Amino acid sequence: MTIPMIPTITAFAASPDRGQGLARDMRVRWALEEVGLPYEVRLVTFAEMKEHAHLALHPFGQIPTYEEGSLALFETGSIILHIAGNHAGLLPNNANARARAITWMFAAVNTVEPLILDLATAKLLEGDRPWTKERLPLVEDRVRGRLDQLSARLGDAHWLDDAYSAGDLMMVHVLQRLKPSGLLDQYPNLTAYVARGEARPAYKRAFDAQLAVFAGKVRHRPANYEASSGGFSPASLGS
Ligand code: GTB
Repeated sequence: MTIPMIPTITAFAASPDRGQGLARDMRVRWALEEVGLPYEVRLVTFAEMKEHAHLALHPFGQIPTYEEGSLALFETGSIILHIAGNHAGLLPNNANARARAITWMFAAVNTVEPLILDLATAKLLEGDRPWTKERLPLVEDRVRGRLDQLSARLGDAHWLDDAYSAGDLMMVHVLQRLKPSGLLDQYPNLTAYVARGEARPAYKRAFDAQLAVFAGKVRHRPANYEASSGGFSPASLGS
């Protein structure tokens, strides 16, 4: 009998959203919950993310990372593909359906997320620039264009390709970032799609686990932690 290895992920010790599930450890937690894999979390400060030990795991000094025995991964797409490839529950068995689910994972991070991040950047990082007033509507239009296409494809289906998969997990988490903008509200089927993802028990467990960090229920730091937290900058929302 082989003893399963408990993976360790990293997450923000102090997330700018205070545990509302927007930081990307949320999607890895969610994937782990879907497949029923226990995991440990190492919280890192903004300063620690730029230090040698963390950079050895993540060359861009970001969260999340994923360690499992001698394997260390970064990039949520790769981490979730690894989890889904090794445990039942996130990818269909049928080879073609599996390939389509993976295609939706890539579509989420490669075709939908960049436009949404551009909007976040325009508002959070460039909001005070003189040209933002002109640029912002263009950025919003590009997001709307992509949502039009996604909404048309989803139609009244529950999930993007028949059964729920890692592709939906990734897409739902990507779309959640749009909530504060109000843009998602213009698409009832996408709003319902996101709500469907959020209603999954695995999502709720993951959400509660990351919220617990900010509700003070998870103590990973010495009492003087705040003093050495390294400070949050709006750029931390990035990429
Ligand atoms: N492409 C990478 C992946 O998918 O793994 C992107 C990883 C990434 O952007 N990580 C962010 C990070 O570590 C945290 S998730 N930033 C620190 C840095 O770059 O220095 C982005 C994020 C953070 C917080 C919120 N929020 O609070 O609303 C939303 C999204």
